[in-house]
Amino acid sequence: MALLTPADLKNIKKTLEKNDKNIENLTGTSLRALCSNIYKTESKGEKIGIVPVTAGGGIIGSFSESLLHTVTHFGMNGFISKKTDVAGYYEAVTNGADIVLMADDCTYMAHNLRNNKISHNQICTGIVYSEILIRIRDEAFGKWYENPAEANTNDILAIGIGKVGRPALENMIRRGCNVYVYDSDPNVLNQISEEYDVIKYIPENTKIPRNGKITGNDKKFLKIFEATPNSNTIHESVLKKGAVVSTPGIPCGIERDTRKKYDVRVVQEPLGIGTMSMLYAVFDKR
Ligand code: NAD
Ligand code: 2YH
Repeated sequence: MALLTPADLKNIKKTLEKNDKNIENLTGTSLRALCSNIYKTESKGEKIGIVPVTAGGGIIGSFSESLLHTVTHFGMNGFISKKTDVAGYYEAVTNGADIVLMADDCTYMAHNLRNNKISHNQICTGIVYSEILIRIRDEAFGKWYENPAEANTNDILAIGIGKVGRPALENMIRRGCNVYVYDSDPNVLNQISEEYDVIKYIPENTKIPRNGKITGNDKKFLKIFEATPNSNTIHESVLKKGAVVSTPGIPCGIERDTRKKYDVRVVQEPLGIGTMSMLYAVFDKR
């Protein structure tokens, strides 16, 4: 399991603001409104207690601080417990936390102590990054495509179907998208394409042998979801001009030059977008 590092979180303030603007330009709603629409919930001034956890790899410099920055940036009320682990949890609850945010090496969760709802970072991250793609307004592609119908905006290429990619995939299928899937692990790719109504897709630059069953491999996309821990996963052969890449993957899967050459807009941020999705998943219904 890839752990976040302080370097990943170095520019979180700027990155979060930039991505919030990007999301608004693409979908017509802010990140907060988007999350509220996904879960049909709203924030009612809940107090959010953030508990640092020393288990496993230990405290990640600026992890708790980045969470506090995220919740305060979006107008919520949060605090970091002074103590860690069980003592920190006790401190957060006795200091009036309505929601506790905490993470070890394996799980990052939000637990609403008032309504008992609990959410998981990997699931909520997959959902919000896939929803961003689904909710892109046709006008966002207007500069490149006079007739949006010709742009096939219902087709999405999903790269990396692991713990984040799978809930994203399930969401995209539930929302009626045509999903093309690629994972560099052939076992994952085979299993996913047996389990779900998706189209197996092998990009041109990969080593996996193509066989007769694979279709549409020369297809290019305007919408790409990516959730892998590797760089350079989005080859130019899969891109249409003006494409949007929505990717929680760290590091970013698209090279700077490719991005420029194809006018690609990228939504990517290491922690805050997923955290907002987790919080709205546990808020009360509106
Ligand atoms: P995972 O290991 O469960 O899944 C990754 C999948 O990607 C695997 O199935 C793997 O076979 C596949 N893969 C690896 N390299 C590939 C390549 N070159 N091409 C295609 N497929 C490839 O990991 P995960 O928990 O799903 O996390 C994925 C990424 O998302 C990680 O980088 C993780 O740190 C990041 N993440 C980010 C956020 C956020 O808020 N930005 C939140 C959670 C996870
Ligand atoms: O980064 C992680 C894990 N990869 C799980 C998150 C799932 N995307 N955990 C963060 C650990 C934080 C640490 N225990 C702290 O500082 O409290």
